[in-house]
Amino acid sequence: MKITGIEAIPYAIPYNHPLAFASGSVATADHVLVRIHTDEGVTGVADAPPRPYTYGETQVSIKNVVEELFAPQIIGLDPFDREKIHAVMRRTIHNQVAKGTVDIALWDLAGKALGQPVHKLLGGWTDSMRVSHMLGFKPAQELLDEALRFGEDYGITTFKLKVGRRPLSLDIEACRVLREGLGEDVELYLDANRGWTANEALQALQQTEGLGLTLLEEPCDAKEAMSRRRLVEKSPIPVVGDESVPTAGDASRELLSGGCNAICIKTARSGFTEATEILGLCTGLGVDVTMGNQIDTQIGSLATVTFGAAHEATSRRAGELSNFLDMSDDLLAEPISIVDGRISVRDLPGVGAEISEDKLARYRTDS
Ligand code: MUC
Ligand code: MG
Repeated sequence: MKITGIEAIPYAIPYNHPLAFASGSVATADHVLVRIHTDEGVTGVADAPPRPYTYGETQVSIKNVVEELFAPQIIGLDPFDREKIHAVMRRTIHNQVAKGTVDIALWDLAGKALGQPVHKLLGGWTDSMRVSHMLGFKPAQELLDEALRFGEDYGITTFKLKVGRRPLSLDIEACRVLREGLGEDVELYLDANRGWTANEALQALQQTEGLGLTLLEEPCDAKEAMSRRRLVEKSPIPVVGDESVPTAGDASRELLSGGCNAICIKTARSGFTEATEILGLCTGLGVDVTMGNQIDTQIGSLATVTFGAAHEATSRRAGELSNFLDMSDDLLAEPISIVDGRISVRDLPGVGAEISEDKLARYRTDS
């Protein structure tokens, strides 16, 4: 089989409920749909969410990197020869989301060509994941109302609260109100998206003691190596690396230098291939992992649950899979649903993300 063409289609879908966090905010899903075509008529598909404030990539850069740098060197290769395709992509540094999306599209293609769901090819551990819902910056009472609604409507019992604000009291208050309003059985953890210094994060941990928080994600910039290590040593809960660990090399460096002691895996920026490498590293070192969300569409969320459900270690914790609920629409032909707090994989060849051509025509911004 040979790759005959690669499309990188920019599109924009507004959010009904924009999400704000310490490093940025999202009001429109201005993503890129990547499709890899072959001479046998099989097509692989994946979604790229640009996050300039996290990785420096934009919608325009992802489209250009995929079409101008990768496609000319990938067209003509066998889509099963992923190592060769990765060797091509490695010649361009960074651009994690562009690379991850091509990788997921290749896995989708392989699954379709073999007539197998990708969650089976990757590991086949289980067929669904518990869902964790991400709560963005809002006044404390609004956060509680949102969490209660997601509990009632979708059966979600795990929440990640975006923190990293100043003064710290805003976030401390939000943690208190959520814990009091949700009760002890609901899991609550934090993600500061580098908004604090390491010392502020330590203060926040002290001031939230007793609230049963389970994880602290990317509290400060991982480049502040010394204070970050001090924070990790003193923290009573695991400190999760997220944007500091998009590659297996980054994860190794941060884990071994004490910059974090748990890892957030995101398929949007690591693809399935590098996510597998990161997961192997983490299980080898006995480090906990979470399946994160890069503010993904339903297509991206299906990719996350495909990888997360495929492995035992990624299925232990709830995966962040619900951001798509805040969008006004999606490109997926058959919407995914959250039932009893869980999202299921699709038992279809590939990742199972069939695109609605009508919606793609409506939302694409290049025609
Ligand atoms: C997260 O876990 O940090 C915010 C920025 C990004 O790249 O992903 C989100 C969620
Ligand atoms: Mg994060």
